[in-house]
Amino acid sequence: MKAAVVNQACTGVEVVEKDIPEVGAGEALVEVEYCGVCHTDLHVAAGDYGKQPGRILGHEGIGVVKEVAPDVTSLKVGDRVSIAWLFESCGHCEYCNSGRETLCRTVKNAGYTVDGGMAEYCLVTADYAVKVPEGLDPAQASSITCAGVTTYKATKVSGVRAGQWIAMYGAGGLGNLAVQYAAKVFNARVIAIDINDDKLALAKEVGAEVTINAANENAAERIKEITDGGAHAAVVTAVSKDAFNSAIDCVRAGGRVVAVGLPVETMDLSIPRTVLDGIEVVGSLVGTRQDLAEAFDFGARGLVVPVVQTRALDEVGDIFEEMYAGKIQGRMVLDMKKSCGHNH
Ligand code: 8ID
Ligand code: ZN
Repeated sequence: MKAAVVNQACTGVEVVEKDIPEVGAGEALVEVEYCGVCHTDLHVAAGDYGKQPGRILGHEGIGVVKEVAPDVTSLKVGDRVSIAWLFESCGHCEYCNSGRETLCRTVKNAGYTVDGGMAEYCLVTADYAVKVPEGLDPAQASSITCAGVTTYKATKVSGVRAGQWIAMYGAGGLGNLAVQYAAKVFNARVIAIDINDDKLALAKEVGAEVTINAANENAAERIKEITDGGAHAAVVTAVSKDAFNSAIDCVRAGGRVVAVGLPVETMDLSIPRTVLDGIEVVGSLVGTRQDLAEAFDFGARGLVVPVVQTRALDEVGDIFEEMYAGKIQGRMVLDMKKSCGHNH
């Protein structure tokens, strides 16, 4: 089978031929239909969080179950399921037992610590593969498998309530879905901040009330004016410390900043600002299986509509370049059945 893997030098991605994996206890074999390209794949391929040469990338996978191990009861052949960053957790630790399974200390992550969905076939731990509801387009479902669930969960974590202001820093693959979940599901008033006008135009189309280009103006100052003192919450998916610092400045007293983007940098956090204004800063990592089921459901009911374009697996290197250059609107999704029509 063809698969997109981290190259041996850990400087990027390459497409190679691999054997179809064999099903072990508790596992299912999935024939992958679609897999979205997340900015996290760029971080993994670059070795930002540790080198993983040869690892099959991808944690926005969607496919159909072809085979299940004899002990599997949660899936059957023919089910359409996710291949998500939360590939498996231990199921019995303090985190797994308190609704925080993504923080399990022995968690496995698809496309990072175990092989992921950018291949024609992929194994899943059956109990951790979430079923895709009827009526949800599988290419759109792929984008919800990471970008959607992550921003749905981050908006939950932000504590924003209907009618309150939320600042969404970053309007890329995650950001445009963050805008949609916040506006359409949480009924919050959304301000989208990016440094690229095309992405801001998309954010406006999908539900942002206000958009701000942080390359041209001081986003935090403008937000404080618009919101009469600051946003109630902010979610940062931008891959830049500037955005994190601005998010801290843009919230009102008692406001909460949810960190989602993963630039390998340090943010500045003023101690007086944090203490005197009672600011909260919290990280949020993808979502639980239950969060993903909920995020899918909003997609299936049409409240949230992922903006996706499909491409061939062979184009994955080009997509990485386009993502680094900020040229992608919404999400690029690899279609395993598509051929790119030229030789590489
Ligand atoms: O669970 C998690 N926490 C999680 C899940 C999935 C992804 C975290 N992530 C991380 C990724 O690893 C990555 O670091 O979230 C980040 C965003 O992923 P993405 O949305 O897939 O990336 P993108 O499509 O490239 O979008 C990034 C956006 O940030 C904007 C860019 O213009 C782009 O639209 N941006 C940048 I770069 N600098 C900015 C700035 N200073 C900025 N927007 C505002 N201000
Ligand atoms: Zn991701």
